[in-house]
Amino acid sequence: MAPLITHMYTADPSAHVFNGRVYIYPSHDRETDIQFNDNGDQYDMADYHVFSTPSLDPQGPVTDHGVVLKTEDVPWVSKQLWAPDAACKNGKYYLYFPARDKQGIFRIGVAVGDKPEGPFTPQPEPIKGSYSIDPATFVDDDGEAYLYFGGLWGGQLQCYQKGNNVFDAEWQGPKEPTGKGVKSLGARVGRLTQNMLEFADEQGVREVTILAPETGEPLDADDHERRFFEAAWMHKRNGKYYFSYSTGDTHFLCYAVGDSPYGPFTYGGRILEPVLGWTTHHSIVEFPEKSDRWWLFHHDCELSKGVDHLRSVKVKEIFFDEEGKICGEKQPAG
Ligand code: FUB
Repeated sequence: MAPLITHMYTADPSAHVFNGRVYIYPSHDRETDIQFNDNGDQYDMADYHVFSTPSLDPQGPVTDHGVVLKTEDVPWVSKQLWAPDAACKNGKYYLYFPARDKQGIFRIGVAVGDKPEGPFTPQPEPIKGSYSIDPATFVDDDGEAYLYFGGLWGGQLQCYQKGNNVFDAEWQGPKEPTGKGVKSLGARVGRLTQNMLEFADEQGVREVTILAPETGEPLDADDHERRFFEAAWMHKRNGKYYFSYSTGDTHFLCYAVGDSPYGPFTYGGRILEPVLGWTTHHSIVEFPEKSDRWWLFHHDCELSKGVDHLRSVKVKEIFFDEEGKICGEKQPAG
């Protein structure tokens, strides 16, 4: 499968259908002299482009709408514009993005525009109560919008074990909980206010729990082949909520299914085996709308011949079996 975009490096593709076109909101990878480490310092991105295409089957021309936001535009940002996402509500478009603030702490910001391709004007401060990385939005059928986020190691999620907004610097770096009986850390989810700029619930954001199907208990922290690491995504099919994510150091894309956007979700299996490169990150979108054809956007490092922080976005169709399990191949009818 060929990369969708070849004139620059792109990663972490968040795809949405707006006005009948597929819009892709990726990270914009760039060359750097920064030493590689497990904290992800080499992922030193400084702006975002938006892309769109009128068709996926066959692949239509991909339009690069140019730079829609850059580090210098956002007063609170110091560096590292990591994986973004976008949402549409009440005729406005919202670009959600993580970055390090001036103290080096990852926060999530939001920028507002009138068109899916921007331009976007950032809010002057990060979203109150936001932390860590990899925001993913989901607007439910009733119009309520949710923001999922979080990432371990360099993404700092493990620094919040004492509570939302309590940053424990001791846990900074490529660390996470481990040990017999220790439960895995979950992504976070918060309902958004009607104006999409703040978290709505007074108790703050909640932890997303993934249950092991064999026990009904939350996954163990040492279950690295199934536990959440980063790259949260939500899609809904036939009334079921599919929470998908990357397992980080074991390099799988996995999913879990639940009956509410808050979860809990029961682990369902893998969507993608490891690709060339350390990270794996994705989105899942139905296109055309209400067609029950589903597409997995993801990235790998084939174009850069394996340089971990120079990635390229790809897309492939995925399928569901009769029980709603995600599978790589189309299931025979009947
Ligand atoms: O692109 C930087 C980081 O790499 C993302 O935030 C992670 O999900 C991983 O893909």
